[in-house]
Amino acid sequence: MASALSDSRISTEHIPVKLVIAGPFGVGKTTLVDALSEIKPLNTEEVLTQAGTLVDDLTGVNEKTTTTTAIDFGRLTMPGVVLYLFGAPGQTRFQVLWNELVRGALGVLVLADTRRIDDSFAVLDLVESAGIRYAVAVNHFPDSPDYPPDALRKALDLHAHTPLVVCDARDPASARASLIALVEHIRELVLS
Ligand SMILES: Nc1nc2c(ncn2[C@@H]2O[C@H](COP(=O)(O)OP(=O)(O)OP(=O)(O)O)[C@@H](O)[C@H]2O)c(=O)[nH]1
Ligand SMILES: [Mg+2]
Repeated sequence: MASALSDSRISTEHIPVKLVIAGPFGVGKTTLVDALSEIKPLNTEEVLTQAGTLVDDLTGVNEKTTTTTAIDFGRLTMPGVVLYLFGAPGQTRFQVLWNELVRGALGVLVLADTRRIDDSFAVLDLVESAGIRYAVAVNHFPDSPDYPPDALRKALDLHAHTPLVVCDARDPASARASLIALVEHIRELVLS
């Protein structure tokens, strides 16, 4: 297994960039980090228990058996940059970790689920109050309603310049396209 810190794929010419993958419970954050990472991802999954169904709503993700209890960590090298990906836990009870998680991050990819749009607001509020750049990627599930982009943007109350893409978090190419939307957005803001 290649180490995250010493790898021949990374040279001093690669700028290290920390990105956070956030979003509500069960939206596909761990799945996206796993799909993207070129190293064996670090996961902190714990089994969901019967007692947890009282607080963790499994609507739409009833095949889900585990949940992230601290972070996911993965790495992706792109031309000129090495992206360190930190997946956040989804439940609001883990918000205590948020400030540490976003420290030094250049941006956040917020995953959303059109079956549970309201669940995204807590995370979007956190990201906006942290004043951090972000893009939104809708993780599409087979029974996800399809909304026109303008309606989705309105429902999520996004600024006109915030990137909004649809992805399949399981598919590396699709997950990568979401991350590129975020990185391009950051680049434009930094250069403007
Ligand atoms: N059909 C479909 N299933 C998905 C997709 N992405 C994730 N899943 C499944 O949905 C469930 C949720 O995925 P996770 O990656 O654990 O979600 P998470 O956001 O990390 O969840 P927490 O860390 O518990 O908040 C898992 O059972 C995945 O296999 C997708 O794009 N399509
Ligand atoms: Mg997770």
